[in-house]
Amino acid sequence: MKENTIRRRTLLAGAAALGSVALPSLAQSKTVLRISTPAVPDDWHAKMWTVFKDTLEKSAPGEFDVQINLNASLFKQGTEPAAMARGNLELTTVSASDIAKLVPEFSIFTAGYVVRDPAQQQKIFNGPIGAELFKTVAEKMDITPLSTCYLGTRQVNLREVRNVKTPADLKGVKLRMPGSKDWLFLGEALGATATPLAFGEVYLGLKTGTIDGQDNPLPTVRAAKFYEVTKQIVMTSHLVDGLFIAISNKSMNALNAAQKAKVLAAAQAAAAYNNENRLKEEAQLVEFFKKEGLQVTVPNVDAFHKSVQATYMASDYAKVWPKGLLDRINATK
Ligand code: KDO
Repeated sequence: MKENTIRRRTLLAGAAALGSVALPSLAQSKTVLRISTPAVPDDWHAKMWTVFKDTLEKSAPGEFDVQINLNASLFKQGTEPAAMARGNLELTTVSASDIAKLVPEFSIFTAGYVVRDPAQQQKIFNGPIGAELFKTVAEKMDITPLSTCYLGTRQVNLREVRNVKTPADLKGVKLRMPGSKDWLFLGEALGATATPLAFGEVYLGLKTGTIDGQDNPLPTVRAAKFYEVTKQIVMTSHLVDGLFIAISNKSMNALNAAQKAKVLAAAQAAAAYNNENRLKEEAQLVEFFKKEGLQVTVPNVDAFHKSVQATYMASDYAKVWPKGLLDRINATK
């Protein structure tokens, strides 16, 4: 064999060997997208992340490594935006309350009886109000909201049956709320004694009686099995709640234009999946809870509405709401 043939063969063998080690390093160059949420696996805003992952895998095969962490297993509820700012997390769902900590005007969406229904919610956040507020969110929180998920309409869920018609009837009830001041204010506005507790501790709190009740939308009462440890749902419908799929600006800016569009489309597909399924399920759950032996009662919603609204309007919250924002929300049809 001629010397240059030998050298060629050696080179080829070397290249083949390099090729075989090059594969795993290629796999490592995938863009990692870590997701953290307190959602339980059976809730729609947990399942929607699989839709996000699958959509992205189809539109950008092999480009992303989407890692879904449910049950607050990666970051505690409410600490996700800080983790994103530190570069330890790429995506999550932020609540209005999470946002209001840094963008005070956003607290308008933590207030009871402001958003009328899920359709209006989508119009608000997919229209000019959403565009303006999300711009401020991106600037102040260094995250980009990508789509709006309907979490459901929050109802009061009690351990023991109680005759609840007006906020006065919730006096003394230890109502668990998520642990931030905006949530606690809402609980107090409902007439209860608001008690902070992380979502993951609510089931046990209801079971053992350290709390008398909690508020969440019906699909979450089902998915987190709160109905197993409570006896009543009071249909106060006090908050048409939303969550925003958001990505850290650092990770968004690291993507090329095509990838940005694909991540946005995947987040929109995930929210659409959540919204469709949650709405469908929410409409059927009263019957389910009744079959499970719970009392589902309808209070004087008008009395709750008036009292909660008056409490907010007289509070410091209303002072930071930009002039005219409430009117613009009300005018969104
Ligand atoms: C809750 O803790 O009650 C809450 O519904 C608040 C929401 O903002 C959101 O964090 C949600 O929990 C979790 O995603 C769990 O469903």
